[in-house]
Amino acid sequence: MVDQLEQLLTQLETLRTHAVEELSPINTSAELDEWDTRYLGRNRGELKNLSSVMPKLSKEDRPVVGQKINAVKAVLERQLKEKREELKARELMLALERERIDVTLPGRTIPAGRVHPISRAIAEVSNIFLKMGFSVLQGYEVEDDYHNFQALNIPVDHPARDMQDTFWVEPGQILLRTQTSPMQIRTMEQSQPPVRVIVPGKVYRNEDIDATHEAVFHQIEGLLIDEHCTMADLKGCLERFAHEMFGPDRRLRFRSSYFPFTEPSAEVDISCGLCNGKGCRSCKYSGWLEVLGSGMVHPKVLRKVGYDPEKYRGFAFGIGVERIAMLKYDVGEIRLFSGNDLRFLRQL
Ligand code: 2U9
Repeated sequence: MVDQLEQLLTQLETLRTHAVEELSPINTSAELDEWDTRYLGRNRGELKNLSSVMPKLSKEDRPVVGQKINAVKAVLERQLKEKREELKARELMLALERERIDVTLPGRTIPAGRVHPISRAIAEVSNIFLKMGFSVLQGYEVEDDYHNFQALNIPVDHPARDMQDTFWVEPGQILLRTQTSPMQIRTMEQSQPPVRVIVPGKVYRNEDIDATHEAVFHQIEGLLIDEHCTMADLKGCLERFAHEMFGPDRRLRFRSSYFPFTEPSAEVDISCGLCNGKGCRSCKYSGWLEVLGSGMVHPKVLRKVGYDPEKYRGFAFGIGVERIAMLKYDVGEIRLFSGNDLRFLRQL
């Protein structure tokens, strides 16, 4: 009997030693759960197995073995609890390390867009004429031959009407507008004087492309019709525009010219802002830069829209937006405006 007791107590001691030894290398909760089931499990745990001999023990031996079982159980349970806490702390540490947020990193910038220089130039010019009482109108990019050419006194043999110079949708009938003036014709057809409008927008010309010419570009055309309107009004209006747009020190020069839709007609130059008119490389040593075309609306054009040229007269002008933007923002290459190159656009 003593032998059996000794043997049991030794087995319990061995179980305790093994269990404690196996506990130390355990690294994960899953392994720990396995260990728990194996030694302390209620059904087939090793401690439970050894306890099953209890009923067969003598009355004297039973409490001795019982005490030993409880002692081993207490040790294992305490170690299990400690190990669980240790693993929990470790796992929390690892999670914190993994999910670490570096609050010193710079924030993500939201890329901000900006207004394209051509849109900006159109807005600046429009605002100047709005202050002078003009309305801003948009026309159609696809037009008919009548509004784009015939109503503007552009004869059939004019080079602009050549197949090579115009983008035709239906040859001889429908085209991509070569200027925004068809909209001024439509405006006059639908209303009576006084008329004060500017029409900004895209125009199309089948031209060879170089540093100063594009096939698709932008214009702002203006039209004023009233009784008692003279070339002095045209000069005053354009001078006001030039001063607001480029500064009060700039001077204008009107050079006689020819357009089918105006008579008389004038090309308008502005004094060079770099040399103040003295002459430099920028103005090809002339002191002047070409900015726009203008003139008094041709009586034939007035008659075509049903206005009496004996009663009404008016002035008109045409501004190339790219040209104005190149002058104002100091850009030497027209193709940059249509290139969509952010390295260029971000500088303006
Ligand atoms: C109507 C009557 C007359 C508009 C005008 C110009 C002169 C002109 C050019 C400027 C640069 C074209 O883009 S550009 O190459 N335009 O020189 N335009 S007068 O005259 C009109 C318009 C409408 C009813």
